[in-house]
Amino acid sequence: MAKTPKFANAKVFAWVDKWNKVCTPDRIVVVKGTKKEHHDICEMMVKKGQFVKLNPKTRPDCYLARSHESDVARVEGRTFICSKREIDAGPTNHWMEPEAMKKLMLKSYKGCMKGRTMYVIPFAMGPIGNPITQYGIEITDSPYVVVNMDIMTRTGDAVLRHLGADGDFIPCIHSVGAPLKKGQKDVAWPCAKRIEDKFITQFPEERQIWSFGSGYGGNALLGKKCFALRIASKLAKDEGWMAEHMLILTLTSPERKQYHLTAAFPSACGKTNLAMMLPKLKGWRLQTIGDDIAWLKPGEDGRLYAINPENGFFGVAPGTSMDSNPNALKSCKKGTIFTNVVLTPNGDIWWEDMGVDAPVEGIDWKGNPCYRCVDDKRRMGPRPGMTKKEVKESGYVAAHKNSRFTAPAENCPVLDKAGFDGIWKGKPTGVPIDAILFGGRRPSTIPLVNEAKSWTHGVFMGSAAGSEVTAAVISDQIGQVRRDPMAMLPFFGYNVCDYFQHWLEMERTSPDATKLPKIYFVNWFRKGDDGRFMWPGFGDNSRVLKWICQRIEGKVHAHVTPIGNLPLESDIDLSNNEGKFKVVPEDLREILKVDKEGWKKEIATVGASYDEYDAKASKDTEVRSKTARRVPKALRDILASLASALNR
Ligand code: OXD
Ligand code: MN
Repeated sequence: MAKTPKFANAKVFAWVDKWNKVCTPDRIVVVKGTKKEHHDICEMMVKKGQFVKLNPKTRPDCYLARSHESDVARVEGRTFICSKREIDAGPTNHWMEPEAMKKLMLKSYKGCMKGRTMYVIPFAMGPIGNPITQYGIEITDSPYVVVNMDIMTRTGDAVLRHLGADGDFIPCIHSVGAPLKKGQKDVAWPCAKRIEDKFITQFPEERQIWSFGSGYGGNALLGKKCFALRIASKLAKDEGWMAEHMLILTLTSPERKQYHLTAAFPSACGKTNLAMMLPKLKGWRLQTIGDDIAWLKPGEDGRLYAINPENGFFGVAPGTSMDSNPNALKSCKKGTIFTNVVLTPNGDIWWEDMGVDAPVEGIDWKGNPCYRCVDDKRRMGPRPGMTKKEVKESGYVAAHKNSRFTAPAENCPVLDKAGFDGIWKGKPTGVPIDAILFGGRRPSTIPLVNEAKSWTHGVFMGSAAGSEVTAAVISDQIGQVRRDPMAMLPFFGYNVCDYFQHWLEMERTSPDATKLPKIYFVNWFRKGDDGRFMWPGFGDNSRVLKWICQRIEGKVHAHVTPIGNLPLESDIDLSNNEGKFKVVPEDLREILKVDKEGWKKEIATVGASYDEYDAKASKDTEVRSKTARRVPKALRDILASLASALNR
């Protein structure tokens, strides 16, 4: 066993010492957070065959990792919220009694770091010293996690200095679950191979995170989903703020007026694209603050102020191209870690829909050779001479559908530096939010944009969100629409009904509720009967953002309909409607309509989801009241009035 290093903070020492004794690593390294340390760990991984160094001329300081086939996405089925009472985890989470879970997991952790190095990562979620920022200590035996955490969060000595002798932090423990026997050679991606041996566990009451068996981002970079969403959502509820699965962007109008927007879309539904979008509308400028998570706190003036707790982007690679998101591609130019993409012969990377020709030959995400299709330069197949159709029919992809880039935010050419640093008007308050958007991938029914009539109606809209399941999660439901309230379904740290209530409370407890952001529901993904997209998306989404800003300013009217306030077609600015993809006015007309029949079905499924949420409380013998732990009446009322308006 290694000797536990000294720490000025006794709680940090106790956390590390406890796990040193359980996991029995060969050595312990405390992460300093320097560039040299990051570089040295990456090079060590190259030597061990765990990273491929990319061409330093074209991709300086960039590396490629290939994961084990079992470890390509988040594992929702193995993710647990271990509150003392099951009802506190709610109907959407897997639950186990905390002590039972600890007992079970401790068996797995026992000796799990034998032959390995235990890294101690002090990290900050948010700019160090900002009043909204929180801190964590992640213990891990994965150097991949160390270098990814280094990009995704602010790590190292500065955090320990900030914690001082008694600062608080969220304690996190992670192991890939693959101890090494004496002399045993390591593999390229150590992990527990069987899904049932993986655990992603949050203890919301103790505010701890225990993760075992997976090296994949969302399961292993514990600052991200586990802390910044699951644990933070519980902290936020207890303390009166919000931790949300939202991008944050700054939009500047031609008149130089600034707006800050957040948007909650489910995983792999275009948050990174919207966060870095190049507006098609002339004179409008968009800057990025964050692409995945927002922490929002009410200010004394009633506005919600937001920071991005992260320090980098963990983006989905396939589909990211110079057309769809040039700023994301530019963010990956240096200092980036790629996972499960194609390696080209000249030491660069490639993925499907990257907008550039595939190499004639490459190495696919599984480490096997792959070849450019004979009839399409932008597709690759597993054998030479294949056609695009053959590849499509075989279901083969050269880069995994959930392959990722981990890129430093500072690389982003349109980063709003002050906002990213949590500064507004010279003060570390975070930025004031003008509008909150919800959205999802919805091929039918849901209009392009829909404005909530009130805060409560906006909460209803968020609670009713749904989307097609994407490859960001290991699931047999990919492509099917599932309810994903506020895009938080996999990330609630407590009971979803209490979470809805918390959203409603934000209005009730606000010092000035008139200053709360306006709420919108957007859908860039409507499809025609022939399967084509009816809205071009990407830069054309600036047309919708402009309408939202005009509504905030009270400059344009809207159609007041039972489902919400919809734009007049003439208020969607169609200037500069040029390029490969254009807005088709007939399609626009269609996607601004209320599809009455579609909505009747929609509200029936929303109602069914509410009933499912309520069922848990009804079965719980300790929940005696008829209203506690159930979908708030205010949301049920909106559902009922919508149903009666549609049936009129
Ligand atoms: C992510 C996700 O990685 O939501 O951001 O899965
Ligand atoms: Mn996400």
